[in-house]
Amino acid sequence: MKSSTPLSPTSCPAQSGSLIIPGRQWFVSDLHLSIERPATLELFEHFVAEHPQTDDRLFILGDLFDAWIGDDDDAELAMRVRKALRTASERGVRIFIQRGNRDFMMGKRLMRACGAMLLPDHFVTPVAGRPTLLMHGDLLCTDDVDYQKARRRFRNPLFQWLMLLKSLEERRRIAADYRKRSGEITAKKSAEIMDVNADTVIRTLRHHRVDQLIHGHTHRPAEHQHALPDGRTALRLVLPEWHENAVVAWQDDGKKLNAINVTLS
Ligand SMILES: [Mn+2]
Repeated sequence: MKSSTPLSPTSCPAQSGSLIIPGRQWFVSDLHLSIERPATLELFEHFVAEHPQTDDRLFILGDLFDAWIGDDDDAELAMRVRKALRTASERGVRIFIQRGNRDFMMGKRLMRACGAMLLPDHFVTPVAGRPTLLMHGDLLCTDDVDYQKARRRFRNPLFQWLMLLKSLEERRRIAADYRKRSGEITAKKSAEIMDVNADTVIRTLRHHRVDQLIHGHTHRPAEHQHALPDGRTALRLVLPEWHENAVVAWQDDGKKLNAINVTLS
């Protein structure tokens, strides 16, 4: 990744020993970018060009793409997303990306092209002054046993290696078929099965010793409170999916989380 550009004269440099980091942090997920939804792609290009500034950190918590067939993809969508993120990273925006259940094939080559860093499925970082766990969210949906089984298969390095041996054309066909079948399966499942499991949330918070969690995936934007066994209350912020002309991006100004409306102006 490119190192950040020097601080502007108006910004306040962190004093030695303080935990203040320059810049703000942005959290988005579930953009589901695809060439069939040109307005959402345009909204994304507008967002990365206009909202995160030099020294800001942009976290994309999975499902950036509706499907990702491999880092060698040379289709228009792949080229436009690479360019948008690369341009932001060259401005000094630090970009961090987690894999979702749609773009689990994203790898280091794509990250290099975007000037981004690939994060693990669980990542703890300070947000609004609290240690916070960032996840896509699919791992919290443990009631959906079939999905968790499929997830283990898709995340298997051998499965991915074999997939990448296929031509781009063949992978495009497979991805189109998967998107169609996934929609059909999802339509049949109950809403409860596809939401997070509350016990899994508590277990995950305790395992990572945090009382704040930000994730997407469920497309049920909300701020949930969870009572922890030690008496504290944890906050779980669920990010919204992106729509054609507007989305809410969450921003950490160092003190608190703010919901920022992003629209195509
Ligand atoms: Mn998802």
